[in-house]
Amino acid sequence: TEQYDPKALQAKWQRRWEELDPYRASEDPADPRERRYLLDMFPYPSGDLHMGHGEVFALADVIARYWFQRGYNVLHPIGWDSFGLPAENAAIRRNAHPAEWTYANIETQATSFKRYGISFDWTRRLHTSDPDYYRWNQWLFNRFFERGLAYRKGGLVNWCPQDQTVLANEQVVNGRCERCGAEVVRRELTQWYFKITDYADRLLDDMAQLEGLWSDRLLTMQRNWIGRSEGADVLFTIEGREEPVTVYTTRPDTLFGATFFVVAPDAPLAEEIVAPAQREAFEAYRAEVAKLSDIDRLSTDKEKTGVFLGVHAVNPVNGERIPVWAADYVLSDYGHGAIMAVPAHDQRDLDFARKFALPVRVVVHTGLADPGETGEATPGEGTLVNSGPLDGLAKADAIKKIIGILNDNGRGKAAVNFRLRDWLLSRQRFWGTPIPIIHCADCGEVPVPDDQLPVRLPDLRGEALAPKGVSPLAGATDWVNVECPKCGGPARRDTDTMDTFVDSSWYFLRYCSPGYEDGPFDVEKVRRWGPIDQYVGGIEHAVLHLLYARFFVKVLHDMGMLDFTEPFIRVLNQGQVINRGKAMSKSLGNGVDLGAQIDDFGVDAVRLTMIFAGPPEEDIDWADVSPAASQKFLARALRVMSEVASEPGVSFTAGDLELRKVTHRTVDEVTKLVESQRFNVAVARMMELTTAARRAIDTGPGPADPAVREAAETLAVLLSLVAPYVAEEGWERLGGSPSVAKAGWPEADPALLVQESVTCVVQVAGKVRDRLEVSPDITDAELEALAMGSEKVQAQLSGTPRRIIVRAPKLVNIVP
Ligand code: ANZ
Ligand code: ZN
Repeated sequence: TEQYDPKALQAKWQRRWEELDPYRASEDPADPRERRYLLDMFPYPSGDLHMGHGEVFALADVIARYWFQRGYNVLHPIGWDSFGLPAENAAIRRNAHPAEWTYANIETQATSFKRYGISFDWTRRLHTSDPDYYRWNQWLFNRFFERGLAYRKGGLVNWCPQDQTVLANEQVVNGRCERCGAEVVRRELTQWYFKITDYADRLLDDMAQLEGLWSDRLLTMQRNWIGRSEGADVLFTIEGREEPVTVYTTRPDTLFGATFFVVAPDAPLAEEIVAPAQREAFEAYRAEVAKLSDIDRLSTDKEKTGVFLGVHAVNPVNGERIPVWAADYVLSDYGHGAIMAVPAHDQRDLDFARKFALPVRVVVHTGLADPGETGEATPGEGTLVNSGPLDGLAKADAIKKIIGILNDNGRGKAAVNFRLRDWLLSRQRFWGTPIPIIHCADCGEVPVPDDQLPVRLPDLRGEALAPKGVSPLAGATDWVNVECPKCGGPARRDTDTMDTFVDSSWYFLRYCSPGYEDGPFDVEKVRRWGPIDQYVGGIEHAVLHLLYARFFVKVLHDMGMLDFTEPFIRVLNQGQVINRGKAMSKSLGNGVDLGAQIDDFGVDAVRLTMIFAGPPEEDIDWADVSPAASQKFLARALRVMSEVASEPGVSFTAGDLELRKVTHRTVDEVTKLVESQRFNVAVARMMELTTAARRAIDTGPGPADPAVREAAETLAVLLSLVAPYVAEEGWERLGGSPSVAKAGWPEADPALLVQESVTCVVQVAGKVRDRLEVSPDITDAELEALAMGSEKVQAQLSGTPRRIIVRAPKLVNIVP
């Protein structure tokens, strides 16, 4: 038989797959097959595919290929998330256009995907940087704008002085830019936002549909990100100011324990109420705070800072005067940007009170030591004290009662608050979707009419893209200066581009009708394919991408374009590929190159190693796995498939029963294991089947036994999920045609699934006298009767034994 040569198989089958096109999804409405939509998070073209891609695409492909084998009409598309900063930075370095780098990398990745043998429908390929894709980002922006879901507002934003662009909060890590490490500053800028907060409730409530289908970890991350809390809005008076000030609190029951009041230093209120004597100190403090990110400000181990504003607030329930401070731990854009501070029961307030010698008053008796002395706030349950009408009540009752009192006095009401902020959309960078707005002195913000879309990017390259503090698009004067679409007067285009998360919020809809020209997608086609049955990708997208996509789908649903409200029925988050216990990195020198692994061991061995390494959600330490062992296994499997000596179509029923049972049990188990996404165990079963078939060829009924053919054909189909090249080659050598991808999933014969027998040892006076093949479920009484009926046993006995010890199903010990 021929040797296993991975490179030769790859060349041969890649060519054949191009001809056979076995993974094309059918758009025939009359196609009776059930539809399934499998989606991999599309790649960013940063270079060639890396080990992480190797894992996620191999995993998703197990599911896709299983569905093909089960006879579903499978949609498994691929495209590229091809706008973004790295392309632009590369273009500046090389004095080139970002498109050159981007599309060259896309070609590299496409070639690698083809070699990697992923079952994509290549006809649906899309790139988000193509004008006929980003045109629809602009069209969608216009729809959001019409509905009041896209708006501009001024405010403090995170600004990276190095990349010269705005960053989202989550792109600021320890006060530094996630990308370049520069210290982030806060800047006052007018920016575009999507009003995702309008959908906060639905984003939370609809998670009921995802329960049990998304991991608990993922659901918890989404829930915390949305961060719904319940409490009350309470009105305080500030002495010398007419308008009352509202604070949001989750603990209105502690209102009698408020000993001071804190305003965010960057909130307009602070500036407005600060006493003249304190103004200078306040302004200096505000300037310091402007350098910090929200994450720094909220950090619990950061030393508390603040300044007294020289004014007092009045507690609405007891008329008490409390000092007003500005402190950075209160954020300007959360709640109302001001709080009542209850140091006894809130740790941040207590830390602040101790630093600035402010009073601490316990109003909930918890049985724990006095926070003023220990420095440990007591936020837990207890009984109200020092709280007038609330005294003696438990927390929940006190909250109800105080809200009633506040309502009656017109001093407050129950309130709900969300942590979720509106989605900051504007980026001052080039390589993204131009925001389709024209600014006119007379008409204001005028959307570019739909029939003039796309607003294409101007042709800028190299130096023209270098960061200047304003978007590079502003430098393209011919492009910027236009006529107002409304009044025809002179006007200017918006020069910012959209956050690239816009591109990935709806690409999965575009795949259903790529190239569609009358809208972002063909509503009918999405009705047929959607929602996505299974999404596969990294946990790093647990909040932003998955939340934004859910938001887009809800808006599109409200526009009448979708009949579902959640895009992804199931999500699988694969682990990372690490090396020697650490994430791969240049500085650690522990990087592993996917292409080099493939060159050394072949595609199938690399893919099989990825799948066999462990449960899909767990990290794979490449130092602990052996692609060489995978390669040996594949060679063994191919040899088994090559050595079958019976003819195709032979009836299996006459075959060796023992091997047939192994085959059918393997089918049964692998089916269940794949359905429950325990792919690594499924591979272990395939290995066992290979071993059993090998044994049958060598020391059993031999290669011509029909059961050997049955085992080998089964092996080819099962293996096609993880090792498509070996599976195709084996299938062909077995005489199958045309592609194993369409062979069809085997079915286990229930008659062959009965558990095998167990060998029971029968001892007489401590010596083994017989071995019995018995059912594993045999009872002690049945086994005793069987043992006593044995001729070999009877030959040793001369009368009724003194004792019989039975341990079903393995042992009978007879004491004569
Ligand atoms: C008084 C109080 C007493 C509070 C107590 C807590 C415990 P969540 O659950 O995250 O919504 N808060 C309100 N606005 C804030 C802002 N802009 N910046 C920082 N903190 C703010 O948190 C709500 C609680 O966070 C509110 O309840 C308020 O402190 C604080 F024993 O009010 B609490
Ligand atoms: Zn105008």
